[in-house]
Amino acid sequence: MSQELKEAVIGLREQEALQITDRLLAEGADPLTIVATCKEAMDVIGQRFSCGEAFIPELIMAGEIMKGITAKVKPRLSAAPAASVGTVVICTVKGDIHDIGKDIVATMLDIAGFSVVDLGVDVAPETLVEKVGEVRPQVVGLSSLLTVAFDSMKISVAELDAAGLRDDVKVMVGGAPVNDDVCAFAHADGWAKDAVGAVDLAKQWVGGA
Ligand code: B1M
Repeated sequence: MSQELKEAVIGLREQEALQITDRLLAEGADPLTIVATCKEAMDVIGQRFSCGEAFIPELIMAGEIMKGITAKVKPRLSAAPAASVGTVVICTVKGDIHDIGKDIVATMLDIAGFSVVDLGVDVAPETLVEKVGEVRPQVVGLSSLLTVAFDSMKISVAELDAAGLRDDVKVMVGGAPVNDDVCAFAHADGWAKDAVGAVDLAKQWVGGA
């Protein structure tokens, strides 16, 4: 059944993908497995784009399908606990407008009990600094899917430092190409491969794991 969903997304058959999602949810499928299946499909589309077999319209369509599926899946995730376990300011960094993965991470943090302040996409370091100074979160989350935006991650962390805020927050980075090297390059405190990993790390940092 997951394979059917994956193929519908890869084939950019929006209505079919949404119908399969409805059916899987009605049958009690794990919402996070649905997200993981779609991510696999997005990786295939990304690879096709890299080798010239797909183009911008296909990326846009894939993004729309993924957003539609995410909207269906979100209400099936568990409800947030009443008391906040901590605050996270999250964004996609300057130069990058990919928001599907960042939105999933923000939703999962919310469900885990964090107060999440989502600054959106293409967020300038000065905007981040201003908001962190105002909100005073325990965790700052920086998402990027573009290798060219790694500099933005690094500058964002440096600007937090210059503003005297760096010692008060843990900085988490994430996004498909992020790894140990990117984390070290950006001078972040840690990184997560997916939304579940992001929640685990944030909980660890606020002492809730
Ligand atoms: Co673009 N794109 N895209 N794209 N796009 C990629 C990222 C790319 C890898 C495709 C490829 O070539 N193989 C490539 C980047 C290559 C690189 O940098 N090395 C690329 C490119 C080149 C571009 C443009 C430059 C294309 C162009 O214009 N020539 C352009 C850039 C625009 C910009 O940002 N300035 C562009 C545009 C777009 C669209 C707007 C059309 C669309 C995005 C729509 C949207 O986000 N609203 C799009 C899409 C859809 C993709 C792919 C196909 C799918 C991304 C996605 O949504 N994945 C992508 C290929 C790929 O990722 N393999 C690609 C599903 C999502 C659930 O996964 O975002 O990885 P992901 O999130 C995961 C984890 O990474 C993690 O948890 C999430 C949930 O599991 N995670 C975090 C994410 N953030 C986290 C933060 C954390 C922790 C974990 O802590 C804070």
